[in-house]
Amino acid sequence: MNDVAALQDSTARAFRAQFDADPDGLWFAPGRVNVIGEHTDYNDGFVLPIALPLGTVAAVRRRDDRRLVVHSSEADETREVELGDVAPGSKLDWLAYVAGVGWAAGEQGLDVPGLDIALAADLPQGAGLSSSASLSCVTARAWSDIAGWDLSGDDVAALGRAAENEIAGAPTGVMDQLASVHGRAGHAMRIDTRSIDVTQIPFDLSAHGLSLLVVDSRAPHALVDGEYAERRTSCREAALMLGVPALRDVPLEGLDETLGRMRSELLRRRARHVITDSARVEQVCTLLTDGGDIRRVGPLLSASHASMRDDFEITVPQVDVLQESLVAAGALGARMTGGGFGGCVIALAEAGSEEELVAAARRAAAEHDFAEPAGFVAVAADGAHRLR
Ligand code: GAF
Repeated sequence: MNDVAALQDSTARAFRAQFDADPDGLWFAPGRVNVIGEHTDYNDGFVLPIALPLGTVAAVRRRDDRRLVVHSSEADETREVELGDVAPGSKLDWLAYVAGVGWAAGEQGLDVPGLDIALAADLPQGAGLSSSASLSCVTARAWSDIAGWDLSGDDVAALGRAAENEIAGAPTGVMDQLASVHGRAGHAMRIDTRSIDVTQIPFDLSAHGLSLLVVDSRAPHALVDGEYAERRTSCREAALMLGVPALRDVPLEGLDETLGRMRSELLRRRARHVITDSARVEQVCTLLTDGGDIRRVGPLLSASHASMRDDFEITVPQVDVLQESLVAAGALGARMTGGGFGGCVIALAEAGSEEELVAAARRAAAEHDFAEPAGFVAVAADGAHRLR
């Protein structure tokens, strides 16, 4: 039995135990790994995520009233809220990612029925793998199907994002929700975050004798919210200083000279990260599609990590140690993935070398008294969908 099938059965059982009835249906939405292009999405730049086979399953039944009753296996609790009481500023904790979807749909003039929901997830939370987008997007997909809203994938992602931004108060960009919705098995998504164009790029590393190893540092996220918002502000200021609508609009050609004209050394580094990482997305996409040597993606991953560490300053010692140890142990390249300040490192690995790499990462973490990292091989999977 695969992961989603096992999670599906346990979620259906949890629904029956909680509501003493069968759900109308079950839905799944995945988390993601971003291959490259970090903090570029709120600068109108490019990103390259894959959807994971791990995520959140929701068993859902329509109610006749406007109440939302949600059981979460992770939180080990059941919470209730009247949909009319949900608004920006509501203190809902994890329920915000669910209830916020109903609020966002109501704001769009959609007729929003109450729901009974049981949730279960198999994605580590706070590891930079978008467990929150998998929660908001599974809710949006299920609500849309049950209420007959007939929404496109982009609309489902937009509802999920509105829930996170407006009700949960997490100022995310567009990447995670689009990845959770548009994922396709065997493909990475090149997303132009200005036009919201999603291009599916073949991403079957095993066909090249390679794999994408994910190593979770288990480093607790400290100060994430404030730091993320600070980076967004810095990027806006940098764009303003450079006289462009967004950092996406700064050409790579002549970059040193362009940045040299900036008065703030800090903003110069922030801008350099965003502009070069967005360009690295394009370089990786070319390597993935032109039939050339995919191993050359490795150094671009490591360059991205150096840029996040030195220019954007969003790494922490735990992930830097893992990144270095993975490269020293033979990975073709490695970088932190996700918003930063902890979370996971991904490595481009020769197939068969994964165990050795994880062992090296564990040894390095132990030498520094860091938490023991956990590793798994990521494959690109499908986005949000109805299971039954
Ligand atoms: C978090 C955000 F939610 C994304 O929108 C993106 O900005 C990412 O950090 C950094 O690339 O996951």
